[in-house]
Amino acid sequence: MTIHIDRRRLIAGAAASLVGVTLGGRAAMASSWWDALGSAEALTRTAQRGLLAGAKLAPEFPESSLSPTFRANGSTDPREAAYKKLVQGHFADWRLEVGGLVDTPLRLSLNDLRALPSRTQITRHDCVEGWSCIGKWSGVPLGEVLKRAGLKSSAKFIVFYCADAFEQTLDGSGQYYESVDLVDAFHPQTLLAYDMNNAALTVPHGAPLRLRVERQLGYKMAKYLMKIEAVTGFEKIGGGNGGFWEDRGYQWYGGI
Ligand SMILES: Nc1nc2c(c(=O)[nH]1)N[C@H]1C(S)=C(S)[C@@H](COP(=O)(O)O)O[C@H]1N2
Ligand SMILES: [Mo]
Repeated sequence: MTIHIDRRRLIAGAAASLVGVTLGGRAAMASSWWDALGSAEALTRTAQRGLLAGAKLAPEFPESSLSPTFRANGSTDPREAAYKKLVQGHFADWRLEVGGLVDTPLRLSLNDLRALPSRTQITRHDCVEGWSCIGKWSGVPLGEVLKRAGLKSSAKFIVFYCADAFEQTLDGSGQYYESVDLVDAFHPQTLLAYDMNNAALTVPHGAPLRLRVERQLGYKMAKYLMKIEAVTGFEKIGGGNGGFWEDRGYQWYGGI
């Protein structure tokens, strides 16, 4: 047991210093030493991969580079009744569900999200269709939310479920969704964005919350977020390829 505790402390410390997070009371709340050890190891692995391979930041730009208009693409006005109702209520009833392989499932309002640590970045959005726009995004780093939910060691991917069906199909396969691995999930520029160009995100751009994964192509940046889920794999979700466009032939890792 002593060995486990020491190792846990060591790993937790390493993870905290590498990614600049504090595990806080998280380890003490874990259901078993093994859970604590596992989660810390997952975080360490993520942090180390981040440092060694994936920590590169996407380029950021000055205000003067902002595109005068930022094109909207894909779904720009979801017709789903549930979503329309949320728009009418100015998203007061909207909640982001955080679940799956986490210790503490969360239901977060926009105010909850705005109360968490935030980051602002000006980045270039590259759509696979061949256009780019530079925009300013503010939001909570996804890692901050995952840290609070506490990922179980079996979690390998984060799946994002959206309010819109881009193509309405009888079997429901047209529902937009996406996924990233833990390296991208904990990358400092991966945001759950609620503001664009200094104003609350508008409906065309994914209100009230969208994902920014700045080192990947536009289709990864899921708009109209409703739920995020930590999973071991995405074989049984949607068409099994990790995203709406991936199910239609696009690469899961849409690197740029
Ligand atoms: N929910 C949802 N997210 C989505 C899409 C969509 O149709 N539905 N389209 C994707 C594509 S292909 C791109 S290029 C960007 C467009 O974001 P924008 O409308 O802010 O330009 O959103 C991505 N996220
Ligand atoms: Mo796109």
